Amino acid sequence: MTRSLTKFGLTVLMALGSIAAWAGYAYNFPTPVTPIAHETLHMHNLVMVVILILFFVVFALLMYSFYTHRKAVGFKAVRFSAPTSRKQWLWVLSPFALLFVIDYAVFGIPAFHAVMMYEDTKTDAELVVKVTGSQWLWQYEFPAEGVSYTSRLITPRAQIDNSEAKGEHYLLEVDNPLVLPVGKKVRFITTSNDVIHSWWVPAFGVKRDAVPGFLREFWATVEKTGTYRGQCSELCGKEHGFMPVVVNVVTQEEFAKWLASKKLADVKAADASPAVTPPAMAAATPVIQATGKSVALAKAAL
Ligand SMILES: [Cu+2]
Repeated sequence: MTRSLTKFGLTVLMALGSIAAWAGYAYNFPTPVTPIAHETLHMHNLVMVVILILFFVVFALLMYSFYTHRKAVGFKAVRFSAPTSRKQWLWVLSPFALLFVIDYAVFGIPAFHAVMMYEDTKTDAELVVKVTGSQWLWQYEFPAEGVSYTSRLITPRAQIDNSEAKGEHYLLEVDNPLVLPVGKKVRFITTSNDVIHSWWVPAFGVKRDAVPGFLREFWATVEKTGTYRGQCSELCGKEHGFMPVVVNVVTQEEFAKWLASKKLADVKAADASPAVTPPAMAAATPVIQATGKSVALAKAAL
C-alpha cells in the first residue's frame, strides 16, 4: 500500500514537473480563419455539447438505478433474453429512436453541409495554387501567373540537436512562405514528386494528402491577414518532421507587389543561369523546375 502510494505520488510530481513542456500545447482548435474552419469548429463544439449532455444524463440514470434498485447478496435476479412487454419494448426502442434522431438530424445535416463545403468542386476560384510535396520540402506554383518556388525549413541544425536554444517558431519556419491574398477564394491542387505527403494548416481547417500521380484539390478563403503555420501530416520519411508549411496572408495590393517581385526574380535568375538541367531529369520531375516549360506542363495538367 505504502509502495503504491509512493509510486502514485512520484507520478503526480513527474506530471507536474513537465508542465513547462506543456506550454506549447493548446487545448482547443486554433482561431479559425476560413469558412471551412469555422464550420469544423462549430461541428466540434456541437458534438461535444451533445455527447456531454448524453454522458451526464446516462451516468446519472445509471447511478440512480444502481442505488434505488440495489438488492442484498443472494437475491435471485430475473432472467430474460428479449423484451416481453410493451413497456420493455418502449425502453428498448426509445433510446434507439433518440440516438437515430441525434445522429442524423443534429449531427448528420451540419456534417453533410461541412463535407460539401470541403469538397467544393466549383471552378469559381480567384487564384489557383499548386502544392507539390517532395522529400522534404514543399513546392508552390501559381500556374496562371507563372510563378514557382520551393519552401524549406530554416530552423538551424544546432537547435534540432539541442546545442542551441530553440527559437520561437522552432520547426515551423521556412525560407519562402506561401503568400496568399486575403479574402480571395483560392483553389489548391496537391500532388507529390515521390511519396505521399499531406499539406495541413490547422487555422484554415484544411488538410489534403499530396499523392504522387494524382491531383487532389481543396479550397480556402482566408478572412484575416497574418502568418499561419502548419506541417506535413503524412509520415513521409526520416525528415517528415522537418517540412513545415508557412502561409503569409496579405492584402491584395501587397500580394500583387509580391507576385511582381517574384516574377522579376525568376527572370533575373533565368538570365543569369540558362537551363542547366539535363533533359532526362527535367522530364522526370517537371513540377520541380521553375522554367517556362514546367509552367506550361502544370497548366496542361490543370
Ligand atoms: Cu511528411
